[in-house]
Amino acid sequence: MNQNAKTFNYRYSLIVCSFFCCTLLWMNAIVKAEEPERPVPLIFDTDIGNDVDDVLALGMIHALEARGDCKLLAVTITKDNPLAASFTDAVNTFYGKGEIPIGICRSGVTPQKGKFNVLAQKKDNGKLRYPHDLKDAKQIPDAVTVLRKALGGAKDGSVVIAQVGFSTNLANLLKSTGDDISPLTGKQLVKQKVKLLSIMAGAFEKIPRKGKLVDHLEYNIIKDIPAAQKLAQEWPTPVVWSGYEIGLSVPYPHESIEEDYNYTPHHPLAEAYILYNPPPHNRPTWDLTSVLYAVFPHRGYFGLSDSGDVDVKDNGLTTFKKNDQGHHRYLKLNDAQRQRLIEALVQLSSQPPAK
Ligand SMILES: [Ca+2]
Ligand SMILES: [Ca+2]
Repeated sequence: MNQNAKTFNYRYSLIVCSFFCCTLLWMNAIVKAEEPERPVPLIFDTDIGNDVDDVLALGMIHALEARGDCKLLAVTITKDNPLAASFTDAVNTFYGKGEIPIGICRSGVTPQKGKFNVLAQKKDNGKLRYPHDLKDAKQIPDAVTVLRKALGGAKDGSVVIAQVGFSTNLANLLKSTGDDISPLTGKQLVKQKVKLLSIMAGAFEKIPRKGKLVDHLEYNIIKDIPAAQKLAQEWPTPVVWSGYEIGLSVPYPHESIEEDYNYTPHHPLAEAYILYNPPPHNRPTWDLTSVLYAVFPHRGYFGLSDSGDVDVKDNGLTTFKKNDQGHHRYLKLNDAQRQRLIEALVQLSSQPPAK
C-alpha cells in the first residue's frame, strides 16, 4: 500500500468512527429526552380518608422517593376534614418526611372523619402511635397556596401531579390570580410548570354489574362535577386518566397486608387497610395506578389510548372522543401488564422507610 492509500484509509476510518460516535450520542440523547428527569418533582392531590388506596399510593410515593425516582413537593387534600391532613402528616412522618407541605380545602365535600384518618389521634400509653405535628386545622394552609408555592419554585415543564381524589383543588388553582407567590395566573403557572397530570377519575369502559355492562358514574367525578368539568375543559397540559376499570381489574392481594408490613409493630398502611376493609378483601388499586404512571410513564406498565378530549357530562359520565390535537389520553391494560403491575405495586407499597 502506498502512502496516499494509507492516508486515505486513515481518514476514511476517522470519518466512519466519527459517524458512529455521533449516531450513538444522538441515540442516547433521544432516549434521555424520552425518559423523565430523575427525581420527578411530584405533587400528590388526594381525598385521603374516603378509601384506602390513597394511603397505599402515598406509601408508594415514599418508596419511589427513597429510590431516587421522585421528589414529593407537596400533598394537597380534597377531603374537607382536618384529620385528613393530620393523618397525611403522620404517614409522611412515619417515612421520615414530616416536613412536606400539606394544604387543605374548605369545600364541604366529604366532611366525615372516615374510617382510618382517626389513626392520627390513636395513642398507646399516652403517646401518639404515629407522631406528627400537624394537629390543628388552623395551622394548615389552603391547598391553592401550597400548589402555587410548589409550582412557583419548580423548574419549567418539570412537575407531575397525581390527582387521586376530586378536582376541587386543581380547578381552584386554575381560577387563581397572580399574587405574592407568582405574578402568573393559575392557568399560566400550570402551563409553564406542569409536564403531566396523571389522574384517577372517570370510566372509559362499561363496568359489569348484575350480569350486564353498564355506564359507571365514578366517585371522584360525581363528588365535585363542576370542578371535574373545569379541569377536563381547561387544563392546559397533557392529562392521562386512569379510569375506574383499570384499578378495579388489578386488586391488591390481601396476603400482602397480612405478610409484608410486619417489619414494624404498627404500620399506618396496614392498619388503615384493616380499618377500611380487612383481609381477605382485595382492594382495587385505583390511586396506585395513577402514581405509578406519573413516575414511570415510559416503562410499559400500561397501554395508552389515542389522543383526544375527555368530556364530563352534567350527571358525571365521562366520555372520550379521539382528536389528534387533543391532549387527553386514558390508560389501558392487557393481562401480561396486569401481572407485572400487581408485583410493582405490592413491592413499592410495602417497601420499609429509608433509614
Ligand atoms: Ca409535619
Ligand atoms: Ca382517592
